[in-house]
Amino acid sequence: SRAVTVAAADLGASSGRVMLARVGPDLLDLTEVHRFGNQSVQLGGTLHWDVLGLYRGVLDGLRAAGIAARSSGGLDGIGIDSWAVDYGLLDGTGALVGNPVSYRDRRTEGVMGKVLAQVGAEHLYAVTGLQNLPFNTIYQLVAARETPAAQAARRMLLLPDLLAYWLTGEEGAEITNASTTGLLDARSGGWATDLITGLGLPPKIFPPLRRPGDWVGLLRPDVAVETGLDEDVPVLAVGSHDTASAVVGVPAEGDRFAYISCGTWSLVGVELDAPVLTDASRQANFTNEAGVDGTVRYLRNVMGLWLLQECLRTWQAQGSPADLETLLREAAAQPPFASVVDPDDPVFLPPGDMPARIADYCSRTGQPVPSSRAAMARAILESLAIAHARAVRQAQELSGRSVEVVHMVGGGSRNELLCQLTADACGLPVTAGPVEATALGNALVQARALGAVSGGLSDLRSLLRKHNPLRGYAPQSTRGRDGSTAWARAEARVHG
Ligand code: ADP
Ligand code: LRH
Repeated sequence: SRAVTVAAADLGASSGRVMLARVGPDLLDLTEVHRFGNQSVQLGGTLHWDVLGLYRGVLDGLRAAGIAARSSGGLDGIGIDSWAVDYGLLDGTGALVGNPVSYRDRRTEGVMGKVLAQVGAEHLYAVTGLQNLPFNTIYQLVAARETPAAQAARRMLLLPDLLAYWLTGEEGAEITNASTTGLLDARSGGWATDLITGLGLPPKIFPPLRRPGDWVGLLRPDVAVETGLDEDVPVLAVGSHDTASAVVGVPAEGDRFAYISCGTWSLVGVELDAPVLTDASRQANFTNEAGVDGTVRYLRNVMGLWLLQECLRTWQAQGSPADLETLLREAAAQPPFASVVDPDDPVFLPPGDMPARIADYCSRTGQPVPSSRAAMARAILESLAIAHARAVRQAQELSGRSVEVVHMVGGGSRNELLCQLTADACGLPVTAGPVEATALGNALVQARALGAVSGGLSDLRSLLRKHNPLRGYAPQSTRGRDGSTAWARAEARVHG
């Protein structure tokens, strides 16, 4: 097998990037060729994604990737992943009807309760195995069921599938991301047609499913011209849910590990062979999302660094921006456990004044309001560490899988304070990196589909371990596992 050169387009809620990867049996090399910001846009009372801006970012990135790949014989493949649940609708001519809406938009308020009352929370979990988040595609589609756009829709394409459609003209739904809709049957692996029709949604809008490694199609001629790429470059299906690709990119050895894919969200859990569909799992709001190679991503969504991002955005909007690295240095010097919040409180989900919401949470719960930005950052990071440790502990209890190490990947793995606090709160060693686990997982699945590497996830992961510098954090206090420690007391403040 020869080495291949592939482009991995990875769209995160805070930024998009196109990475160029060279992959072979003893080669894994990743270079960033293009990065662009991503922000939602409030328009006429609805929070949208700038989907054409994202598409242009992908085109610009592919052009840059093509130029950078010239020295190695050109591009062999393209893969796209993005955050989950959001979608665009196409009409009968293939045109986009309406601009895709952000999962943080308020249109889904109250919808989940109504759907659960209709179909039953137990039944829904038994079919889909999915944690209840108010923005799951099922609730978005029900919220918008009567709109003219929905009436005109012939197809619903999840965002990475929509971008792949624009590149190739081929429609489909890649399963790892389809599993986040709340409309996929966890056991059969197909669309849950009874659920779909029962909710008054048209089954015809759900495209045929495809799997990571499947061939999506060749570039449309106009796209080839626009990007300067050859028309015979294939778009390949990858774990198109960014978290699925991130989990492929976890450099773990064996199966006794937990992962935290740490970016805008923290996705915290374990990798399993079979779903956990027990009532205890449902009540703990753990999800069984489809992973690459038939694995199950058994995890919980923790609100993540969104809290910090939204503080930074608020301060910037108020005319006094803060520098992230300086802020984190100052936060490390703050006294511990002044105030903690439950990051998953729904008040923190929508965009808006985050420092005010955190201050309000603290005063409502009888804790001191953080008196500086550094104190605010400290409160956020300790709160995330508590939520990380709680999810790692519960994932083990609920699944029966015990773990020896916690892998942190994604942009948040650059946050040394968060890594150390997470190790301390878990009472387990943390291995941090790679930062670009998602793009690496995307690229590795393409390379395998192209025959440049072979084997299962463990083989791909040994390549990752060999070619990526990782950093270890030892828990500074093993008392974190003991019920009477400071971490346990802090957790009890939010989950009393
Ligand atoms: P997403 O894919 O959701 O857009 P990323 O994986 O790119 O998220 O991670 C973004 C996060 O990474 C930011 O919110 C920020 O907190 C963190 N981050 C990025 N760079 C640094 C850095 N130099 N030091 C600490 N944290 C960082
Ligand atoms: C992370 C992520 C997460 C989803 C959320 C909508 O980027 O894909 O796995 O729950 O975005």
